[in-house]
Amino acid sequence: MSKILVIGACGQLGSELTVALRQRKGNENVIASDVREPSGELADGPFELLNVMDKKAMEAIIDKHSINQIYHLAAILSAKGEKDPKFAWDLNMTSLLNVLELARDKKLEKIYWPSSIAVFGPNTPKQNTPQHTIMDPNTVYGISKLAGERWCEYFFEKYGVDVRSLRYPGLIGYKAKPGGGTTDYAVDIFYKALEDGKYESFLSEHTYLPMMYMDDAIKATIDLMETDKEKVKIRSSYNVAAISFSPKEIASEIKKHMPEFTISYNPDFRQSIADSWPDSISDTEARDQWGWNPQFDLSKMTSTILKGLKELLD
Ligand code: AKB
Repeated sequence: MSKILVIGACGQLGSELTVALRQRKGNENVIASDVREPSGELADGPFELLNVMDKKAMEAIIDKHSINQIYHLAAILSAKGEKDPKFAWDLNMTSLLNVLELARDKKLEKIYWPSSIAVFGPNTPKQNTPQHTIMDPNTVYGISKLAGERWCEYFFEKYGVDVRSLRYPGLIGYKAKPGGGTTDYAVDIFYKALEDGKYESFLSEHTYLPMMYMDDAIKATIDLMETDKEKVKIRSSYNVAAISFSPKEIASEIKKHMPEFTISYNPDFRQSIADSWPDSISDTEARDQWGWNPQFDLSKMTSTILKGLKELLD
């Protein structure tokens, strides 16, 4: 049985992915790690405190638990990255290079590292953005993800490191809140709908962005990691798509369940980040090469989140 280390396990994706991996592989085979202490379900399995910048500490954890797979999820996201670009660059790049070098030197079996739609920029085609196209990101987060993709492909080509990656759209779940992203509004809106009955969006009403429900993100990640090595043809990062919608459209969907819900718009600095990203993504390669197929549309996602979050908040 492979021994997995999840880095950034307390984050929005990490907390759900760690639980999903433990259900499949057994608690004892999935070591969670983060700079913060775990809470909730995460605390039910093995955990290590880890600062991703500390390569020696990372190596010690790999040795201690005989780790052979790493899911490296820790990163500074788009909006937070703009507040301290140098720190975002240092953290996102140093942590990835630490993981890739250790994977090479210790001959680890597989690595997962997420990229993002933030690798695209203002000159990228906006509709059905293809896998291979103009990439001119203008956030430090997007620049670090694009550089990271190049490093992943480099480590695969030069050293045979089996690293796999997805360009996630905005991830929408209700069990853990995201921190510091531009797509976070699509999570906040559900909390505010249930708590206050109204929401002020920091993006304008017709801002379309590619999004994905958390269960689909977890399915995509596990499907890619379980695909035979030969089928993984793209070693930078795969486009994956599920849903595209605007704040106005998600608000209308919430109103179907809560007619009294209202939304207002007060765009801030995150609007220009959103404007530089695609409206929708083409994921032909992921569908053809390893069978990607999302399960949640806007309506199914909205009813699932409202039901689940209501139970959580009650
Ligand atoms: C962000 O908004 O920064 C992230 C992302 C799209 O990668 N959710």
